[in-house]
Amino acid sequence: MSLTVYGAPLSPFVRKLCLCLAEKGLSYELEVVLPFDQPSWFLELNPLGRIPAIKDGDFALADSGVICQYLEDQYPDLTSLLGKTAEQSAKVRWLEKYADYELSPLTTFAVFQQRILNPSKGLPCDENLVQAVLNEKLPLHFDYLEQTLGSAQYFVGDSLSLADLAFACQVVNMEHGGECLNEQRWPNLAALYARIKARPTMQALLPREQKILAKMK
Ligand SMILES: N[C@@H](CCC(=O)N[C@@H](CS)C(=O)NCC(=O)O)C(=O)O
Repeated sequence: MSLTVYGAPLSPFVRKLCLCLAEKGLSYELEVVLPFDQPSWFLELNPLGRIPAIKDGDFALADSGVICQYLEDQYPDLTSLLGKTAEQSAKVRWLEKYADYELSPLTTFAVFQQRILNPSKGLPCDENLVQAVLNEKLPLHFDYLEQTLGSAQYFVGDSLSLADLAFACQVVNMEHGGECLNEQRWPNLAALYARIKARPTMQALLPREQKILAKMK
């Protein structure tokens, strides 16, 4: 079955999906669709116009979380990224949702958007907003996640899950926006991020992202 991902490499949701596919050993083609400038045919894949979407053969689906869940169900013999028990699976979903819906407005749609996307479109960067996000909003979330992770290697159980990938994908966008996780304040989270970033699946994606970023700057 041929699998196509529609989206853009710098989107954290597209990145999460590509990592999920790679960790499962599923091959795919990326067809670039830019957010906010989607072709009209893309609305048939996602009427909301958001990336990513996929086609797996004739089957079309949108939303990174929904697609990753579909991949678990459709390819149950491949590496699972959703934990081993009902409780673990619920915790993975919670943390994936936490990263996608609580971190993304700050790491991606504030830091990355203001520092990278806006200037690339000739729009100003609202540095006051970035500073408020970095100093007042993100620390509360990182404190919670640091405490949740504790000294474990992964957020849930003893293996990689979508919780780790979703978190790391948001931090990548923050880093693209020029900000690192403070390893003095959040040592466990910073170590987790370094481990996920070092994985071959992430290393395979980042050079292309760096090239795009360099062009945007
Ligand atoms: N919950 C969605 C979020 C997708 C999303 O917000 N994608 C952004 C790009 S990072 C987008 O396409 N924005 C365009 C728009 O909202 O029109 C998912 O996980 O796929």
